[in-house]
Amino acid sequence: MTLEATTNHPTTLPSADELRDRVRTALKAAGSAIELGEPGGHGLQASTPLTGDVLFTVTETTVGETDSAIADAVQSFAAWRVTPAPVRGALVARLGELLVEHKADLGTLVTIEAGKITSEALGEVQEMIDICQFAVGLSRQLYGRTIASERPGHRLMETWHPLGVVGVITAFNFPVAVWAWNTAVALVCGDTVVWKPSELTPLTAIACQALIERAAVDVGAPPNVCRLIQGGREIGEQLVDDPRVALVSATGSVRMGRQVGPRVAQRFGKSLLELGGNNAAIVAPSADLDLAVRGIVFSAAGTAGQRCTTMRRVIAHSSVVDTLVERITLAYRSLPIGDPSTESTLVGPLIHERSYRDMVGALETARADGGEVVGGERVDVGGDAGEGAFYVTPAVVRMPSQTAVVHDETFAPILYVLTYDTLDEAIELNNAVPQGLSSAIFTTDMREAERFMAADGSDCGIANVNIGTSGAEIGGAFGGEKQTGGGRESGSDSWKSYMRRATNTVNYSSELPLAQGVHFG
Ligand code: UN1
Repeated sequence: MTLEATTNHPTTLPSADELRDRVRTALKAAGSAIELGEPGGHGLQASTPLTGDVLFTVTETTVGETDSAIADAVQSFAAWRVTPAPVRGALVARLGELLVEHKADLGTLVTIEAGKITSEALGEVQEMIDICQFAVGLSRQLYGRTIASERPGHRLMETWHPLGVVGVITAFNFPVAVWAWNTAVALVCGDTVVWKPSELTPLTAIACQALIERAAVDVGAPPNVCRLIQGGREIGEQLVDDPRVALVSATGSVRMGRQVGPRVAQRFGKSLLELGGNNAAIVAPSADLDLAVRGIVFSAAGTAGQRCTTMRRVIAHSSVVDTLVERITLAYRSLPIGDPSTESTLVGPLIHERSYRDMVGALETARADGGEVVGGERVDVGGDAGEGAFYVTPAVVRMPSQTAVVHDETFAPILYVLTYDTLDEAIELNNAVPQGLSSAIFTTDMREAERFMAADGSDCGIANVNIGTSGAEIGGAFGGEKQTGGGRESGSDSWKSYMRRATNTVNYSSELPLAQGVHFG
């Protein structure tokens, strides 16, 4: 069965030259003076998934320059860590203002490099603005506790201090927001930042760097509090292995995390990992199906299935599964697929050919496992879309059971549907995968909702009720368990990962009583 919906697919795409113009305009507005090379030059090939074209060549950071960037960040840390936190907040406040001013420019770059539809690209920039506001407030709330001492005339307390240089490694799919989550919080915590973005999104990184540098000039902050290094694995490993980097905050695949975690641990550095997800929604018999279908379609097909929070599994009660699948399939048919910079489009391209191949491979395996696949075909959106552009219809796959392929995170819009009869069974299926990022239940039964969020419920870092698995707000801590890596970024008390804690005991008496009643001499 196919999802024939060609009328929904806009037939023209912008030309590579038009996209180059848009990039130049956005970067210029952001204040970047960086020279971009012609495609095919020596360096990173900045391409666009919209058409598959290489747009520019971006100069790569050398090993020596990476070393200097870390040294600069170490040097500026010395002054930054003793700058009062609310004064540090002023830098982040200025960054937030510049982001408001350049929201559309940054959104354009996110669309061109990551392929996000305009509304989601702007949403990502809004997430940056939100975290800046959060971090500014946080700059006056880096609280330590005072603890009751067992000794008279003593005070016991905790103080929080800046950690040092934070190495930030980000993925293509949230090319700007994840940098902002880390950077806004790290900066108010008194850390300095060296950022290695994905090789797939060097242009958005250039724009962010230009904005933070402008903000630093505007408020008189040290110019090197944030440094950008651009390149591949080699400089990423250099950042990970450098003992001057106190914390490595890495977002990406489980495979990447398997490399980063042990390497940082080897040198007793700290790491914060936000890795893959395999997020499910349970749809209970009492679910409001209108709500469930909307939540599922946004989380499963939105961003062309390329969020770490993308819904990859639906675990539906046997009494609702047929209706649900029918309604999701129907909704999928009406999703406009094509140029993500066109207002009406809801599903843009996959990032590259490998993603498409992975999707095809996963669907083949699912079929061999007895899955019934609807959708998942490549769409010709016409225009200038070359061989290198990969647009697909999102796929719904009814599976007889949760086979190995369902346990994998395929970074593409594939939604596996599983069936359950008891809530215990549904929770077991939810938790049976190796990843533990996000999860949801659609139910109007409060007992089921509470059970899902309880200790014997979902084992994920995010457990939602009556909303999808994606689109978390910045105010909460973001991250998950098991192979997702255990790190928490963004809101709540995630800031504690970016600081070091000291326990202070102060004796203001003239005696020297020892703890635990010990007498010595
Ligand atoms: C990611 O995909 O790495 O919850 C981050 C969400 C977004 C963040 C996703 N706020 O979907």
